[in-house]
Amino acid sequence: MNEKKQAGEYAAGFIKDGMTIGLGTGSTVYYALAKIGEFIEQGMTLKGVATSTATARIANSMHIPLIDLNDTEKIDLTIDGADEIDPKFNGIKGGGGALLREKLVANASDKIIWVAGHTKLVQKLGKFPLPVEVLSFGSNHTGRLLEKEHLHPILRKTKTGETFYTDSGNVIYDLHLDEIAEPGKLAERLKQFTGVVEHGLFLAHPNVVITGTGGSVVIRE
Ligand code: ABF
Repeated sequence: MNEKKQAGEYAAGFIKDGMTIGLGTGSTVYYALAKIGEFIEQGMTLKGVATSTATARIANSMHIPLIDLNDTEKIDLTIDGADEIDPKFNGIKGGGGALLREKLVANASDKIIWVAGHTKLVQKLGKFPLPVEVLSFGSNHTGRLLEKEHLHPILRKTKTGETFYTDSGNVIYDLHLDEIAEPGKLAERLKQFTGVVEHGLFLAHPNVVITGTGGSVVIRE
């Protein structure tokens, strides 16, 4: 079975009737959404908070009732993907461009499960370029400041070569760092740039990481 499908469907098994669920973004989470759609068909009641317009579209197509983050005091469980996960459960997220809303939803969640194929597990973060969401206003200046700090920023483009804009209308610089020795220090440094809205270092650890590994599901808690 497809690793992503295994991981996504297994994570959906943690959902209980009546929960408010944070719905992550990405191709692995897709399988959790499909399973949640089945639960809804079978009569389960739950509400979803989407972390991107892409996820909202998929959730709507699966008749998963959606509410806005502002419409709930808390989220019982968030199921999301990740681009890299280190042994301490630090992660890099944002390859899909949804890092800001993903982090806001994660911050409001009682429990977080990341779902990933086993290739996302790394010893050191950084081979995956670190996404940094930057306010559009003055983004060229912010990009130059990131460059001056030797953070190797590349402005993210769409497949057709246009500037990529997030759901919140910001741009993304991907930092090509190769290895991030001290994620905590870098996270603090990035937040000092006025134009930086958020970065893709997720250091508030998920409770569980589920990876589909060659035919079996491996859970790390
Ligand atoms: C999302 O999951 C993003 O932060 C990250 O880029 C993506 C990983 O996607 P996939 O499951 O498609 O590899 O949360």
